[in-house]
Amino acid sequence: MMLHKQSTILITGATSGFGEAIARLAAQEWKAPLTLILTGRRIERLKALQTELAKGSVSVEIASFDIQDSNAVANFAKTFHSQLSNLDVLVNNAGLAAGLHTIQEGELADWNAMIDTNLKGLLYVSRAILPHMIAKKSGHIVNIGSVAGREVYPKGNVYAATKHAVAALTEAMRIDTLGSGIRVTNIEPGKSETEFSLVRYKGDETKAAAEYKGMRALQPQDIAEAVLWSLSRPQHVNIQEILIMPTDQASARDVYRS
Ligand code: NDP
Ligand code: 8X3
Repeated sequence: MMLHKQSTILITGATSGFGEAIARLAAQEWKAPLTLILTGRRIERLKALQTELAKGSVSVEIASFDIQDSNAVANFAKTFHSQLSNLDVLVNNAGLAAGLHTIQEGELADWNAMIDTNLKGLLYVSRAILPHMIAKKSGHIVNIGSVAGREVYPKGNVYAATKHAVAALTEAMRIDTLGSGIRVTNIEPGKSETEFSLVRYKGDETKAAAEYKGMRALQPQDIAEAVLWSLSRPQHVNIQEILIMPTDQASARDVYRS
């Protein structure tokens, strides 16, 4: 089982939400020496997480860069070449929703941020990592998709398009690497209480809080547990996708609020 094997895990977007929770849970649950490589733009948060998690058999390396910038991703890949050539797990988690508008009223800067992060950033990192995994004939890529990768909801247009693309790329990765022993999983959460809505509403705390009002949203720990469970399946088992919803959310559009 993976959790009992000495491993190196790269998590993008580890400065908050799911990425941070996945790092914490892996550090807590791993039964063998573990190296975490944590990335995001907010260096102070990466440093704090490194200080918190690096103890015992867990070592933590951090790298602060903007995943939208292909040169920055290439520099990261170069600097961390030796660690990445032994990488066991890549969690493609960094992402965002920016704004909530109809297409006819859409903000181009928002569209670019979502496409450049959720889609192109994920591709840049995967392109840097996959050749190493193929060379060693093992590895697990966990993509963080969304219920919005299966359904579209009002004003969710471009965000949903990027997450549909994550679903397509997950399938494409499995097809392109077939026979290499590499596993590829898409974890697709519904409404989850992270900084996601604060980012979507550009820091408007009232609007962000309203997203979760009167309903019990998923918590980052719920998603971290699904990721760890997927990783811990035997090598011959690939979890293709997991759609995880709050009990209070029946579909992307149907939310029960008390
Ligand atoms: P958070 O906003 O809490 O976390 C997002 C993470 O992505 C942060 O660590 C952020 O780091 C990182 N990130 C964003 N943009 C960039 C960038 N340009 N370069 C590098 N890192 C970046 O949200 P979540 O934890 O909720 O989001 C994680 C993933 O889960 C996203 O892909 C999101 O689409 C997806 N998701 C979220 C759901 C939800 O309801 N919360 C539901 C379904 C999917 P920093 O700002 O420091 O760069
Ligand atoms: C985020 C989930 O439903 O808020 O991917 O778009 S949702």
